[in-house]
Amino acid sequence: MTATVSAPTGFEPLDPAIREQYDRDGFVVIPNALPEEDRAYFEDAVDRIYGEEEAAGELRPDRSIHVMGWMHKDPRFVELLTWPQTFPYIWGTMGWNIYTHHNHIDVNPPKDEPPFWNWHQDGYRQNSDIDMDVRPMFMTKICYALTDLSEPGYGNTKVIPGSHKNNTLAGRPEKEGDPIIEPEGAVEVLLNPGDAFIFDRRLWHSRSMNKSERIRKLMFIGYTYRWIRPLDEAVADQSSEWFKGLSPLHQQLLGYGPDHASFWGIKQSGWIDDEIPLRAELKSRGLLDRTIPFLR
Ligand SMILES: O=C(O)CCC(=O)C(=O)O
Ligand SMILES: [Fe+2]
Repeated sequence: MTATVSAPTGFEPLDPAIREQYDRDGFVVIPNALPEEDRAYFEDAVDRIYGEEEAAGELRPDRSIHVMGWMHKDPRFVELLTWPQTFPYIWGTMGWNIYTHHNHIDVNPPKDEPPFWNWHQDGYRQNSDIDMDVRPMFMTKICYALTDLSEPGYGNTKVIPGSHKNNTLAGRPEKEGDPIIEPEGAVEVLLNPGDAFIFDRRLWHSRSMNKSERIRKLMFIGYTYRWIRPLDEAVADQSSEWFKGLSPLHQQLLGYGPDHASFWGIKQSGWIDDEIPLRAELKSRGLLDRTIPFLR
């Protein structure tokens, strides 16, 4: 008798060791997140978007693109919101009251550029408006590699493992012309085509130079809590036929709520936990967990 390995559904409980690794390092690599057929499909879709940007004269001077709010630009993109191989890493690190407020597609051709300082935590004002010794997490971002990013110098994202609990990073050049010195502990996240990685938005990270001969293509999806406002202009046009045809879960993950109180998990009569599609889905599968506040 041959053992059958059932295909992932996106609703497998996250291994607690992965949650611990995420809490410790601030990022986790997910090998083979996109089977080759799907990776090729999404690369074609990204190429098409690149062509549209080029035709519209929207390429940057270095011929790169950074397109925000792209979920509606291909009929299959929404599948990525609950992708079977990766979705457990999203709800398993953030819980059920979430949606994507910010997502971007990046295409970066090779570029010979002088060293630059791009180290940052995501969230911009979130880092200034709240005065806390360890900042709140607020976002898990997933990055899908559509091209080969498996060797240093391919324009890989750089991270400092474990730096997400630090509010500051030493070494920022004070003025133009100061030398660029790589911060201690910086590593490039190496990904094969089809791999993904998640990172905590507080993780100190940086774009790096693409010194390879190939074009770098990535899809980023940031998930945050429903009570945080959208960042992208066009997360989704909720009045479109496209949006109306999506499942309640995908609509939630694109920012739908029947009223503002819903984003806070309440209405006048009380809590509405069970009305939030992702919670209802997790509940029906026995995946709520009283020991984890965001999964209660
Ligand atoms: O392009 C990169 O490697 C970095 C992107 C980035 O900073 C981000 O997605 O938050
Ligand atoms: Fe960033």
